[in-house]
Amino acid sequence: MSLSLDKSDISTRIGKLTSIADLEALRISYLGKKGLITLEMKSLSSLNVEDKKIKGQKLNEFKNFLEKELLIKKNLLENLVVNEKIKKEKIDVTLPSRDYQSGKIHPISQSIFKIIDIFSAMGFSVESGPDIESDFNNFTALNIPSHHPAREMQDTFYLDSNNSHEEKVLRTHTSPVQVRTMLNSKPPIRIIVPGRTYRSDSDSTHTPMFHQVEGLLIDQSSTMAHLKGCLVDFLKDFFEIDNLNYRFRPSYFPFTEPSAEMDVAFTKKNNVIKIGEGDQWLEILGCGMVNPKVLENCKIDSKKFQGFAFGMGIERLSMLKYGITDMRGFFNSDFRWLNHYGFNPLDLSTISGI
Ligand code: 2U9
Repeated sequence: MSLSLDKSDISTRIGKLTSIADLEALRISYLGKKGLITLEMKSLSSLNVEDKKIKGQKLNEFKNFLEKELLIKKNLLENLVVNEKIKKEKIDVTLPSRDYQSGKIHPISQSIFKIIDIFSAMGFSVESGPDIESDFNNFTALNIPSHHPAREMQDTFYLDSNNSHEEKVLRTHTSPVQVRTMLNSKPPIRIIVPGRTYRSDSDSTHTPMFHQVEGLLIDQSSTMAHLKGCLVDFLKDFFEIDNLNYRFRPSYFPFTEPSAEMDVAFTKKNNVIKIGEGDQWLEILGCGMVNPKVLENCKIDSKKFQGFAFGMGIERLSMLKYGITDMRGFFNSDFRWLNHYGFNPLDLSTISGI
């Protein structure tokens, strides 16, 4: 292909091009690494100043002209291809639309979204952490020392401690995340921690992996009264009931002092549990004022700061809220179960904050 630097010549050649591939070949022959314009530009260095100026100007002018012409032609050829395609393709508007299968949001996720919504509105933020934890974060910091009977309250999965000098465990609660937060930040702290937890326990009401949400609030003045208000407001909102009969019972946890468990009243009709009123009680969560020993273990001055904590099982909350009677369904990965109990992701009312 003989190349010239004549504008009308190049215009004619571009005009005759019929494909993008040919257009690209022409572009490379002029503007590529070894293209005519590139070589001519390089050769300018051997000319004297005057000639360099005149030829340089001409080359630049031609280059700009060529680039513009190539672009116009490229758009034209691309449009031709599209138009050709449109002409060939026929759309049958009478065809029924394609069937589509939308996924469902698992009830555990749905509950977690709802829990996050409620506590966010109260000023709590959400924290998370690893499932594999050190013995210190899972037990010692929480006032559960080695060989203490309190460890037996939670059947633990211990991991092989091959090279590590410290035993690792699958966290038995989400509390290690609160420990990490206290060690890494200063009060005021106001967090909730939803997540997976593990206990070596398996029967009709326990699974080796389950979900918890725990909360922690540390400041200079919060009391058990604030804890009660916070939990009552949460449960009313979560179960969407105004009339909630509840009671707090004294309890024991190594990480809180005093400790309590909260029960809600319920009735059972046709094997379905209705929460709020009735003469029967259902244990729903545990809570208490953070034990000063735990604050000190986490480098927080217990003379200056205090606060409350709580914990609840998300499977249990979900079963009560959504009328799920068999716990095994949560973990069977059965699509029929998910289609029945799951939530439509396109339903805006199920999306957080809407
Ligand atoms: C720190 C300090 C205190 C978290 C708490 C409970 C009470 C509790 C159970 C409920 C049902 C676990 O899923 S469950 O079996 N939890 O009763 N949890 S107070 O207290 C903390 C946590 C972290 C640093």
